[in-house]
Amino acid sequence: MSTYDFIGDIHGCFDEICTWFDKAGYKNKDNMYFHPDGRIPVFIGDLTDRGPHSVEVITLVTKMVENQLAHYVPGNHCNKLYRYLQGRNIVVSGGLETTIAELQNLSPNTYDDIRRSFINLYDSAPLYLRLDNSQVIAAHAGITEGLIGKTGKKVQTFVLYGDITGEKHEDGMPVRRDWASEYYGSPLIVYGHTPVREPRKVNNTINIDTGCVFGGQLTGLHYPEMTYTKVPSNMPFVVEKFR
Ligand SMILES: [Mn+2]
Repeated sequence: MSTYDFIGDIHGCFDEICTWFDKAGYKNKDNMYFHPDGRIPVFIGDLTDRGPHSVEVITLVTKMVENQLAHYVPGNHCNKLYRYLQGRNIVVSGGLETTIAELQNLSPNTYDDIRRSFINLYDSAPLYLRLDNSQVIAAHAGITEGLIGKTGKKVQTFVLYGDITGEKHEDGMPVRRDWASEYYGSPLIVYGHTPVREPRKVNNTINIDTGCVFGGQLTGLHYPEMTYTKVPSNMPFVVEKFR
């Protein structure tokens, strides 16, 4: 059977993801990480923005997925970067400005390579992944039991943004319903998107976004062992970003 390591919300924290792979027993070869036991990393979205090395994270993840060493599902930040790289008219905010600044420092050839490989990564990615005979599902912001097996706009909005109401908090952050507290499905849902101090296990769901880019830690979930490898962040701690 396959064994998986779920990793979310790297947000440009390249040093931390490299440390994470080292700590979890992976080996680096040709700038990719392999596990001697054949474990498969599953990146659950939001590779870029706010952190210092988004381009390096894109390069690592696209290369590993292209070489079938890892799986990937997109997050909302990935979706926005994808639209930016396609030349669509978007508002540059929410941390995308740091990724664009990195991209603007690249040579035209390197920029083209990164652009092409990221667009290909996104185009090839499923909105969510069903693994281990559908006993575990990876979705960036989660998924409800009723949406499992479906595709389309409603699924896309949910897996990228979560259960949003359309309203905003005073700080401008979208209001998100706590779908996990009402999830009674049997597949385990592994997700991220909303930073928490420690992995949050509710019903059969686990939020593993421990806010690396906000000074928390980078958490990876080992499946089926249900253990964690955690790496402390190099970023300053921003308490108000954690729920
Ligand atoms: Mn997100």
